Amino acid sequence: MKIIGEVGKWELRNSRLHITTAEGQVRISQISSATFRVQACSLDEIFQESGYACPVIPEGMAFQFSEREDSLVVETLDVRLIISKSPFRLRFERLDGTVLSEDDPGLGIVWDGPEVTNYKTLQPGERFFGLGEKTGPLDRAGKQYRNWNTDAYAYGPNTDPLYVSCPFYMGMSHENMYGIFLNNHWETTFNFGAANDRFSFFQAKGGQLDYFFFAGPEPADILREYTALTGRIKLPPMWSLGFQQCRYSYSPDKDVLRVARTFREKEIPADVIYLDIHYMQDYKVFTWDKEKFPDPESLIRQLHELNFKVVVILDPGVKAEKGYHVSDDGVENDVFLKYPDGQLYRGAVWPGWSNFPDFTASRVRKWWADYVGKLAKQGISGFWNDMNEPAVWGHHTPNLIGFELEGEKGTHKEAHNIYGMQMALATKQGAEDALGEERTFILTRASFSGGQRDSAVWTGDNHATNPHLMLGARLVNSLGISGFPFSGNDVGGFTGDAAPGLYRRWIAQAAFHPLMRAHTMINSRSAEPWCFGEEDLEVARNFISLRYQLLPHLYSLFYESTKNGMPPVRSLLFDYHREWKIFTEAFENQFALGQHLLICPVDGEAALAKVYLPEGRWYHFFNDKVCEGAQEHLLEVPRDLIPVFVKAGGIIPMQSITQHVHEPHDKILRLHVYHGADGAYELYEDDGHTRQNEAGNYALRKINYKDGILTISPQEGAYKSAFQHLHIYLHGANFKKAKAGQQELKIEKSDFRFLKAISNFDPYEDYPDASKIIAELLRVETSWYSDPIKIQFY
Ligand code: MIG
Repeated sequence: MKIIGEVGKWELRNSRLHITTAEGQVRISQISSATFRVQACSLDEIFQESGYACPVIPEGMAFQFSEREDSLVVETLDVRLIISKSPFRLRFERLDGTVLSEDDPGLGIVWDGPEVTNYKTLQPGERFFGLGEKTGPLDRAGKQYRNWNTDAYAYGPNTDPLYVSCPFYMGMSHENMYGIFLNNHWETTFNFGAANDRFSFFQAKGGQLDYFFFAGPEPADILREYTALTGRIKLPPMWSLGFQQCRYSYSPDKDVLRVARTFREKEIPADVIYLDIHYMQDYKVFTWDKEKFPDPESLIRQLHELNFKVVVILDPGVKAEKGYHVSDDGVENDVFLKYPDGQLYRGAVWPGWSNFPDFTASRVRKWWADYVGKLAKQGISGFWNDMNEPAVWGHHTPNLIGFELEGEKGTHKEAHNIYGMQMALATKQGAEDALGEERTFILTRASFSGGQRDSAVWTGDNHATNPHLMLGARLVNSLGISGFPFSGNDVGGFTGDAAPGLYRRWIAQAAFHPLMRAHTMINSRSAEPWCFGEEDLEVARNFISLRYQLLPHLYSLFYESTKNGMPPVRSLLFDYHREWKIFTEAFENQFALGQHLLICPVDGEAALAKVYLPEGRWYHFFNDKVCEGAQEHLLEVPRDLIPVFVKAGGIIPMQSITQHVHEPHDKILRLHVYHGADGAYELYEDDGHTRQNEAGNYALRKINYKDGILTISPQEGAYKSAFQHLHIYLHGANFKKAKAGQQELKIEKSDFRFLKAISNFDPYEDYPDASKIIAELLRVETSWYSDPIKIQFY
């Protein structure tokens, strides 16, 4: 074991500080005004670059640098890095001296064989968040986690690891936020003061210590910088934001059609239907079952006529079988993983003994992509990558298997965590090449930091239980904190049968999640909205319809994510980390869809809910009842609802209900504006399915609200909006009149409702204040196209 030791030589070269210590060498660069990169390796190594998470790492910028007797100091406009010389230790602090993060004075950076660890002093009350798809609480203090992508079938609320690895976390030290990303895809461990009262640490089993330190100051700043490095999503097709229905498995073909037709008959909006492993012949990838799916083109055509998109599952294992064209072709093209002695590796999965493509080689990704392209040409719109941890029966992929790693060559130990992400990349490339202008949608189970560029993730094989409903909310929150904006859980729970009440609450919660997909295990109860009785069906129709009304909002949030990495679903950490209550068990599952719409998950059978409203003034979303923030509220929750609030200053664009995302709406954009604080919003629109948005074919409008004055900027971009009318619903204000320029606007009282009453339950009438509040709604009409719009209420 070696501790890094004292600083010997140092020099500033090409905007990088090179330091040699007794036992190691360090390179430090500043890559933006609040971001540093620290690399360390032992004396006999040379520095390596790992490009999977971060395809392009910016060069360092010029330093503000000074030498003191006992330290070297780098200072930016808002953060200071002190490098003490004896021994070498780093301390990141704010300019007022508040510590953000500092190396443990006795340990610092330590090598133990191929393993490297950086120990940081645990600050009093320090909190930790993120690490992507991890179980456990929002604040991860006192816990330790391992990053090793794992097929965690039927995982529990504390199982670790799961399917996705994301060695990025945010910390809060002395009320100040910072972020650390360990750019290392080997197996890593993060300790946040678990079983010790001295340090937190991050540790890699191989590779080098290469981490980025983000000084924020706000979580959104940290995430913006982190996603500037690791990448952001491109706009997904609008249909992938619609309701998605899955089952393990719909088969034969007429079953698929029956399900799709039932959605249309029952008027439950939906856009996507999935084919799980039984569409294939004997689970052989890139085949169709000849008996059950004899004419895939015709099936796909009929589904398209019903306005459904089709997503198929793709597993990486290719059955090792002479005469099976994909297997023969793979062997001939040398695409499969091998042992070091040259023998092909075989692992057992669904089709039996199988070979596995080496997705860490671009030529293999191309090979795979060509097959994906053929499915896309048959009419498949999206692809679902499963079992790509990679998973094999028995879970032990041998460590000595060789991988190309883009020419660097290495073994399974190094390649494991990025295998799923590279499979998703290959799949995306195949779909995109074949689909041309059309956008595709890739859903993956395993991924790694940076994987957000290519695919959405779902949180694997959950259970039909209340704790999983809550964990599901936390997982999506944590993925969002960690740069994965597009995720969701199997609605209804994958394993087990949902107890009465659970499905409806799950549907309600998922209606506000980026990915809304119902799915269920083979031989279990189906997860279609009509399988849980008449009331659950109505609740499902209500909340799925609400999701379709919210599409302009959801889509605008996805647009924002392409710009700055902010996830559509935001843990309260983003805006309220100074309010300690958000970290408590009772409230840690709450989340916001955008900045202002607050969703409070509740258990299946709960009739009462305790919620925490952060500072500010809040409106009950369903009846406009005003609730004060910075306090807890105990609410009655009818079985047909979950509590949803909007903050004063919130602006939420909505549209009429449609049965699928490309069914024309009524051309009225409904802008819900919540009076009581200043509001700002960016409304984004485009055709929702091509890449012409990247050539300027989009419409972006900035909307502001302040004290009765609503302004809408001239449109940026060339897209002709699908909306021709604008209705403004001003909630919580008493104005009687409104003008746009000199033009008097028509004002009506509105009884606008987001949900329909179910059986004897009416979300609007069960609250005594409801009618009063609805009477305060104002509604105006104006035309939408022209120049800037300024509306004054008075
Ligand atoms: O061994 O394809 O997580 O969603 O339905 C199970 C069958 C393999 C695991 C996935 C699940 C999927 C199932 N798959």
